[in-house]
Amino acid sequence: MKLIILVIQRQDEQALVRALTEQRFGLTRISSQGGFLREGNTTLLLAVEDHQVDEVVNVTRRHCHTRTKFLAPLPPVAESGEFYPVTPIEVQVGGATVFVLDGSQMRL
Ligand code: 2BA
Repeated sequence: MKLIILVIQRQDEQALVRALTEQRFGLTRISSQGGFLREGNTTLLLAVEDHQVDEVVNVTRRHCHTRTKFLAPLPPVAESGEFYPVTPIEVQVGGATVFVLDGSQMRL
């Protein structure tokens, strides 16, 4: 059994969750935030059989899209210790960040 952790963009959440649940994958959604852009994103947890990992990855690839985002320059009031660039930094986000871990599942 594997635990798949998917970090995805909020815009892709609805379509991906629908596609995964239609294929009867159990999942948990967690509201999360990227450490670099500090934007809200979504983390999905799925425990699946080993042979289902490729299917989850393929569905994710179909529904999660790469987007260009900008890390804005220094705001008027920045929290101390936070990194802000002097000019906007362009970054490519996604489609999805995927972690696959060995796992086991118990229902108690
Ligand atoms: P963020 O941390 O907000 O990162 C957004 C995008 O900014 C990243 O896209 C990447 O293109 C860029 N980026 C991140 N850290 C950077 C840095 N130190 N310097 C320059 N550019 C940087 P993705 O790689 O597609 O990541 C999308 C989101 O996935 C991340 O949002 C974060 O929430 C998660 N993520 C990515 N890599 C991760 C990792 N190794 N461990 C845990 N979460 C990760």
